Amino acid sequence: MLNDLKKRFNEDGFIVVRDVFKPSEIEFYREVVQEAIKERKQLDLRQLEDKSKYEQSFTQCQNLWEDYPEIRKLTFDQRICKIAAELLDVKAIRIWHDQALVKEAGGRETDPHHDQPYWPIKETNTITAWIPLCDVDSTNGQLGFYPGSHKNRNKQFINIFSGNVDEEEFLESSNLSSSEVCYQELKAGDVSFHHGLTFHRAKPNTSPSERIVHTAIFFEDGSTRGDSQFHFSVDRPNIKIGEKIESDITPLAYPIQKTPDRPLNNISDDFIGYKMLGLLPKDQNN
Ligand SMILES: O=C(O)CCC(=O)C(=O)O
Ligand SMILES: [Fe+2]
Repeated sequence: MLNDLKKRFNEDGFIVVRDVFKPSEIEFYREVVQEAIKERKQLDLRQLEDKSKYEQSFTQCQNLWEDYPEIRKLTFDQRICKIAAELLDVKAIRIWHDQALVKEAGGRETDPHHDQPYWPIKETNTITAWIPLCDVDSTNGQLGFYPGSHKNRNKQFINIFSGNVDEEEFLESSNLSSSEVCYQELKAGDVSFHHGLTFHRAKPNTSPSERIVHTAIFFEDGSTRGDSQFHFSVDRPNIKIGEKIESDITPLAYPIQKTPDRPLNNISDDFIGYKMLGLLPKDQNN
């Protein structure tokens, strides 16, 4: 079974694993994640139309595992982490970061991109587990992949942060051999995995309900910092170019005997804006 999944993951750069979680588990996690987002976002009172184009694709709350112990259990769930390590065909993986991605009712599409260029990790053994906390179909932010697109090892930075990505420009710059997109029908309990180099996108949410998804990004243990691009996962622990990415911000995710503790230090107040808008964990003892 796993061999077949691995083969397809190697071939396509993504895979959906069915029924990883029981419906009752997903119901529990949906409530926990919803509550966490509500708390993180309490100072962000903007309506959808007042947000940037990027934020109209999804509301983002990162590193929820740090300040929400119950979400920590989801991010480090050994069923997820074991599948991720086996798909990458590596012995051990670390968390890069987790994040909830909520596409609000009426939220726009997620522009096409691949993830690896957003991360200053030299090696490319990276994978995202995309864990829907509701059913996801063509009406509410369905995720779709360009099959085999991870095989082209070139990293292509697509700027999804500043507005709509032009379709033609994207197809030209991404070097894709085909513009075919495989959209995935997902039931709560299923988990989608994609390689850091696989191009993907998501449809708009035309339904009346929010699409709530928790994601966790993992990288091979032993990977190193590749460049100076700022990223909290390496800049909080002050990891320099060429050094191994290992700190309590990116603890081992598999194999582990126990769920890791929350990082020791609060995030510097240089990033107070990110903390106040709920993108990053709040301070301890607050
Ligand atoms: O959830 C979405 O709409 C996009 C997800 C995504 O780009 C990712 O998980 O890498
Ligand atoms: Fe992505």
